[in-house]
Amino acid sequence: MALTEINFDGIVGPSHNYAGLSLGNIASASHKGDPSYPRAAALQGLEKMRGNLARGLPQGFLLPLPRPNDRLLHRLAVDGTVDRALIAAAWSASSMWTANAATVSPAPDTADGRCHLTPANLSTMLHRAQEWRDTKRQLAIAFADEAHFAVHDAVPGSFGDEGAANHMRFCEGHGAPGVEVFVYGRPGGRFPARQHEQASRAVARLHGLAPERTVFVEQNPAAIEAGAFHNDVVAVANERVLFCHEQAFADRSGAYEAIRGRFPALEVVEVPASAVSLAEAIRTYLFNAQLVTLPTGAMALVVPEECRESAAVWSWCEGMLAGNGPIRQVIPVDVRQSMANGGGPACLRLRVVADPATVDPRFLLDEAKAERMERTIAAHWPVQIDPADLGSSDLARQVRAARLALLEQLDLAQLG
Ligand code: SUG
Repeated sequence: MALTEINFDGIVGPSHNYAGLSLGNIASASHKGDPSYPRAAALQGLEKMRGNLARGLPQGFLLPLPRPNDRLLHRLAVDGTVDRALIAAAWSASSMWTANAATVSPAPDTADGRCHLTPANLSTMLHRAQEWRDTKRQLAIAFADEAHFAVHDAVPGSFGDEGAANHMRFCEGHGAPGVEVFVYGRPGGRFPARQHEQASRAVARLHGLAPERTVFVEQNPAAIEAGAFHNDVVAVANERVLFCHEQAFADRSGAYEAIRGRFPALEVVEVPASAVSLAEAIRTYLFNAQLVTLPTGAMALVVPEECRESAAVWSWCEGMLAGNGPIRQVIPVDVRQSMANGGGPACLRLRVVADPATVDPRFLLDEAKAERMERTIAAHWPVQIDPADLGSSDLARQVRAARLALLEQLDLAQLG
């Protein structure tokens, strides 16, 4: 078994729009009402995937979910009098952020030696809570091989679960046993704490994780207040490295010590607030980066372009590269359409450690498939959506037809 890390990026759906639906997500609130560019958004995402493929990293993808969601509109009894936000929820392309699709525990960490996936219930936000059943349907096809994978139902919605965005894994190499760290928020602040401790604990039990290799850590309430609605806005992990902001966790040294107690090889690369304020980290999404191990063994950090444009962030990155730390390369990518809704490079991908031969090949990317996808997106995705267009039956037809064209292209019409 050649276990390797595969990044499954969410293809940006044809109804991508800015509706300001996520309380506590500053980018989403500040772009509310702006026109969106779904075609450009999907092509930006595809370029990011191609970049990682060219770097020699295995790449997969998940498809957009069916939108507009007529079932949700029906259940909400939507008519001409309702708040526009209810209509927008049923049109949301938010499943693009696959870091919230599920929590994944690779085979070496689990009691039964299979890779376990639990779709996130995303119950805090209406537009996201509609995702999980369709997401599960897709995961059940992509990871249908029950000798290697177990795909669960979401945990009950009373406990908010936002998936891999609040989960980190430390290991000597991706195929080796890991220590899994779950980060939860304490409710009661100005913004919702979207990851509940009980949800994290339930997922850990469902996955059969050994308590001595599992850690639960509280996110810093000040980070949630500042707009870090998921832990992956202020921290990211890869192998033995934790890259995080000084103010990421409620008890900074307690969190590091708890992880180190289970995983002594931990290396913390911490950015002090004096170099990059929490606000600047959240604005640029420095930590919403893909921290990847290249085939050479060196680590690279794939960051949003916004990081290069920030004097504070870029000078910190240059200083880090000049030093002798474990992160040897910083690679900016343009995912601005996603960023404007609060989704950086890390939000757009779900990491699954598996042998690619055990995954349904229809969900794996190569350059030839990327070219075919590009042509389909360029031919069918709407160029622009103005929030006032949501609800239009013409646009609904175009959005549905665009998605179906891609599903057919990928031999996945069964998801239609
Ligand atoms: O859930 N934005 C998403 C962004 C998710 C980012 N994911 C991670 N950090 N892993 C969210 O808040 C905005 C949709 C809108 O306002 O139209 C939105 O859902």
